[in-house]
Amino acid sequence: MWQQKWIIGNWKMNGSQSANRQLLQALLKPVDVAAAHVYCGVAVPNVYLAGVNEFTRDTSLAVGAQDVSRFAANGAFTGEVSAQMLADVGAQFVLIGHSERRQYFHEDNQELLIKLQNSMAAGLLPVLCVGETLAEREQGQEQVVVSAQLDVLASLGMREVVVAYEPVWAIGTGKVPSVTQIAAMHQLIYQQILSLCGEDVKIRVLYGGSVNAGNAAEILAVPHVDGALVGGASLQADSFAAIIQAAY
Ligand code: G2H
Repeated sequence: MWQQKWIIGNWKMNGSQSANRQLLQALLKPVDVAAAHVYCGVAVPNVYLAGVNEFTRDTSLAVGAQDVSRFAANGAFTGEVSAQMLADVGAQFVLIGHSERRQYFHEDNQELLIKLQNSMAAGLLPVLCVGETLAEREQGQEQVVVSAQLDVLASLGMREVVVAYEPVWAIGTGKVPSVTQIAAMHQLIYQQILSLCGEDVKIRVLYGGSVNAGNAAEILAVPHVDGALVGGASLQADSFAAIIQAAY
């Protein structure tokens, strides 16, 4: 799994029971054919986790969540879903700190540290999402911003780290950074993780932001791009399958 490219679909707040079944049914073959080369997964809304897990049981498609509660133990936290609950219904990984969580729910490193700790304690693999806004890039601050977001990893003692670099200005906009810009940021992220977590840490850095069937091969060929986190294009079986195929 650590040597493979990773292609993770992020369904965001999309789907229905029938649409999910249709999408998954169409993905099972391409995912299976790619399994030796590509680790494929989908991050689905919590309400669909158990159903998707049931549907994909005995297949190579991993299932994950898009967020987790900062509360670890069961209790009076109305509306919250704990890491243990996500694991209980079959989640194997969880997105942490997606830019939409940072933007709409004001998640910061203090909160994300707790979410990372809760996820690890429950046996979930966290995928930490980082990325700068357009204003931050225009001010030349992208490296400072992303480095500060990565600092949350410092005290966790993780031996396996998965980060998704998703420039906010590329998310759902159709704008994609140049290959040179992606390469520079992934190189920085690798260096920062090594310096925060030690030289023996295993690292996967995914790129996310307007990845589609047409640009996936070029992006996935960039040094230190170990896979992709795919939003809109993961909702159509043909485009997600084409992205998976572009990974090997
Ligand atoms: C970034 C990405 C998936 P999209 O949010 O995480 O979405 O591919 O639609 O830009």
